[in-house]
Amino acid sequence: MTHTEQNLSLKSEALIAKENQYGAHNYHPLPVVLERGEGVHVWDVDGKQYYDFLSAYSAVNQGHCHPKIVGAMIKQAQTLTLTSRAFHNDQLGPFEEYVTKYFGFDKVLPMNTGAEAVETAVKLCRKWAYEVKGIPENQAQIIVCENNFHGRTTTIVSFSNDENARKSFGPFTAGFIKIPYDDVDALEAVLKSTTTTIAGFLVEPIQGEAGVYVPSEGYLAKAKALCAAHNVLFIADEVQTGIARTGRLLATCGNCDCKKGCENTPEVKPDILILGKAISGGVYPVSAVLANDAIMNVIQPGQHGSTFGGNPIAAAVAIAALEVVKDENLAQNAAYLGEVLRNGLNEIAARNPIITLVRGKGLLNAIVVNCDEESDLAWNICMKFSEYGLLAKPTHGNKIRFAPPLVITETQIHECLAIIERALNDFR
Ligand code: IF1
Repeated sequence: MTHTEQNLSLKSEALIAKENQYGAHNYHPLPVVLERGEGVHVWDVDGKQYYDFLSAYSAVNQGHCHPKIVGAMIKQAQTLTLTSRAFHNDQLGPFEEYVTKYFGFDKVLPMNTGAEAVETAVKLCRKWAYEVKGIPENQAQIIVCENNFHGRTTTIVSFSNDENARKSFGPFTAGFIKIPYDDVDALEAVLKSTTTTIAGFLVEPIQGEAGVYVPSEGYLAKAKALCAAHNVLFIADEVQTGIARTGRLLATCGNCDCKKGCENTPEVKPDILILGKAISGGVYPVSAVLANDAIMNVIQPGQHGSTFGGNPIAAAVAIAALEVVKDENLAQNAAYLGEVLRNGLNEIAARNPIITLVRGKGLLNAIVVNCDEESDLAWNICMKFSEYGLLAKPTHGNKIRFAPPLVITETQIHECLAIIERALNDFR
């Protein structure tokens, strides 16, 4: 890739050079070095302010450095940080009660990262399949979707079809069947033809990494119904879509209490719900797997765990982060401002053919830029956004994700639309 040059300060240049010299080259970040964040804004080392339109891939839904969440972390960090699960701690039980009631499940298994939570769900699903459903040992299969993104572990990349994420990392974990996304017929065909060995169906309610691909209306409900009919677990990876991002508490809307946004959409309660990212507001790594007793009770002592999973800081932080989502009506805000953002983007698209498509739900959105996936155009546009004070990142070459923190205001959305249009006009 060739990239437009940007006049970097010496300070930024030196910090980027350090990362290049001493860090593994597993990322290709925009050349912006951030040192501070507050709400919807971040500042670079030269004091330049930006709107954050990535929100750490939807981890900072509550906004950067939310005082209530940071306050909970500081208080707990000064009291007790880690005990391991060899002992009880006074924060874990209250968190487990809070999060299970919040999302309407019997039990939770706390982990740290999204990938770990997906791994946990895979293990839980397999164990349920052998011990409850009665699939013969080592024969369980989990259906996944093409173009999925569920994380970076060896098992998870085993069922990715992103060659870049997989190449030279084999041998891979067996037991996954890939079907096209947003295709109920394909799901039904597999369920009918492989009846005795299917344990679960793992799906993202909206495919994030694939470029914010929103499935057809009713897809999730139909998929859930098919799974139920075949005694197969419906596993929702809401690591990215969860916790108000798409205008509802969950994109699957399991026991959501923001009923307003759900009136026209049936509730699709997953059998296993996977959460990460925003469950901590981005201040600390917290992830969680939720399920009812009939499933979760298959895991017994010694069979799964994590040194840090369920630690006191994580528990205190997650309660605070989930309270903020309710206190500040973030689901409703995302639903309303998502419409405002998409309407504005569609108006820009009508004036500038460089945008060929606008899609998304709530404040998880993307534009498709008029070029092929190998082109530099989307990258160069993001460099221009950055110059004008807005940070966004291209995904799959010609798509740019727009996912600001959910605490953004309508006035700010309009300001951002003006930045976006001004930048795009430079590429006419
Ligand atoms: C990276 C994307 C977002 C996820 C879903 C599990 C995980 C993720 C649905 C794993 C993580 C991240 C990781 C990040 C890029 C990013 C991403 F572009 F790849 F798709 F968010 F948009 N399930 N998504 O989206 O969670 O282990 O990272 O905590 O740099 O790899 P994790």
